[in-house]
Amino acid sequence: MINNIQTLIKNSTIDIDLQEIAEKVVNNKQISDADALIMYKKAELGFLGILANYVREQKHGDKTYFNKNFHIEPTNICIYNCKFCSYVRKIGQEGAWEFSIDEILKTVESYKNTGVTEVHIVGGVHPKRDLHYYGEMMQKIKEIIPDIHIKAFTAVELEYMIKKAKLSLEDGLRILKEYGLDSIPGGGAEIFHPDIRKEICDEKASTNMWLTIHETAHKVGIPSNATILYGHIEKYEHRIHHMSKLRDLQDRTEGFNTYIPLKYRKENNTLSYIGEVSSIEDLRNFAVSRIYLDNFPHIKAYWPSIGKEIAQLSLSFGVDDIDGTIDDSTKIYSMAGAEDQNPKMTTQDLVKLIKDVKRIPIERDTLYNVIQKYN
Ligand code: V47
Ligand code: SF4
Repeated sequence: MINNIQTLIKNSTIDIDLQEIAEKVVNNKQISDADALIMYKKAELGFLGILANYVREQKHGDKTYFNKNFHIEPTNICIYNCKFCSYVRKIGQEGAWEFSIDEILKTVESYKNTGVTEVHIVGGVHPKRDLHYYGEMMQKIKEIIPDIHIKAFTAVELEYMIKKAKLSLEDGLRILKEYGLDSIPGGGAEIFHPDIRKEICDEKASTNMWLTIHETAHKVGIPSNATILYGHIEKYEHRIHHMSKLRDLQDRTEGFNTYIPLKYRKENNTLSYIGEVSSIEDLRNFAVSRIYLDNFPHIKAYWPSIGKEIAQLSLSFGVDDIDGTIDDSTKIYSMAGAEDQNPKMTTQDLVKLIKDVKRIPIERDTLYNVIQKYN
């Protein structure tokens, strides 16, 4: 691998700017926004793959992480109207759902003694639900499976419920932690640049609010993830602006575990006319993300959003985590036209998928503690 990297640096067939970027990476120097733009605009897939894989292997060798998880989506009723969302419904509208706590607990019961370690809970911002409702839900979930890690509520949901409870962000997050919240997923970030955020999701939590919620969460001991929604009307500059905000925050708190690039999927939403970017672009984007976000421990390819094969390929483009078993418990991507209409993988499926590309599968918990290594 080092040989490959060295050939990127002193190779007259490679653009001089790209050679300099490769040299920075090999010398553990952070790359600049301008460097990221050069890579997005000029670098070939092969170049990006070698460089991103170098970073990945420096951090994790061949290890590739997954977990045993399932989702709860309590409701798709939402007060907002994000243009990319295929899932949102209004009260009484066809296709709307809202599960009662009892229904949710019944689902949780069905996972008792199955080895799941995480439940990922996100949904719409329902006008009639509040922080204490969701707090009690988490308490009751832990009465059923005490050891389960609850990764729940995007910053968008958190802003609404904490404001409604008339609490400061810090107090609201501390109370949710007491109720059982263990970490925060990366959703709701979309695109931080105001020009694009205004166009695709004007109403919900602002960029500053998203970042402040995650910063406050880190301060009170709640780790989190970060996403980007890419491949719609944004330009490369906007993706870089987004990552720069995250890199700066991570420098201050070290509270992010994983960066998850989410590819915009086009079915059944207002932005459908734009279409989707190619799988090559997905791989290029994973690679630039891995190279740029040097202070993020992990880069995740969320397989239900891009499909199993691209997730597999992404493991050579900087990705070291492919999320989990899911067990057909999320509708966000099936409703937006993803290949897997019933996303579900067994542990054996995940292990095989990772082994087939000659990486080492590691079952982890949400915080990346190793549960089992599959040699
Ligand atoms: O914020 C909604 C995205 C996100 C579409 O933290 C869409 O481990 C593409 O954040 N096309 C929610 N994306 C999901 C999410 C997530 C997923 C997996 C793991 C983690 C984690 C977090 O889904 C939303 C939005 O960016 N989304 N609609 C769409 N049509
Ligand atoms: Fe609501 Fe989330 Fe859909 Fe936006 S993306 S409309 S906040 S459910």
